[in-house]
Amino acid sequence: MLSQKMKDALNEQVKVEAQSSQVYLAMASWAEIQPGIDNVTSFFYRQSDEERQHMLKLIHFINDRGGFASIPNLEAPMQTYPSINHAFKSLLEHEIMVSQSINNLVELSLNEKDYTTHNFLQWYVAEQIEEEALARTLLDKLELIGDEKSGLYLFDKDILGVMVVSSNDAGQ
Ligand code: OFO
Repeated sequence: MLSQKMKDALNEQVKVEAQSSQVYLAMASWAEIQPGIDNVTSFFYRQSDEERQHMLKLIHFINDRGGFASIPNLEAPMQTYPSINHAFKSLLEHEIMVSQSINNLVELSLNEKDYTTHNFLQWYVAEQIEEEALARTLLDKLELIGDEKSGLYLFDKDILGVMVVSSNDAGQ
């Protein structure tokens, strides 16, 4: 059984994951109308789908443990970005915020002596390490490229490799 505190906090996390999915969906839609970054577009769509999966995993967990996952209202995400660098900077900042939110949940699960939830949350801890590292790597590359169009072309090619590697990792 989940304590009331734990239920409320997990429901808050449902909102965080749903909001993440919306934010990345908006990035994808914006990227889709920018010229020549088809793979970046697919990357954002994929991130959005993954966040939805993270949300669903939480919903099932809450409901399976005698709680009730409520479906939250979401805030409108940012619709456009001044540049691709800005979008990736915003992605990294968003992931850092999500990691903090997961860390708070882990702390609460220990305070509540809820070791089942603590164990469940370890998947999210590992996921956040990967996602933050990936966002940092991509942003570092973009900062090296600066405003060069040819660099952006290569970045778009490169991100395809990143997607293949991370889907192989996910399948392991
Ligand atoms: Fe939900 O994985 Fe990052 O945010």
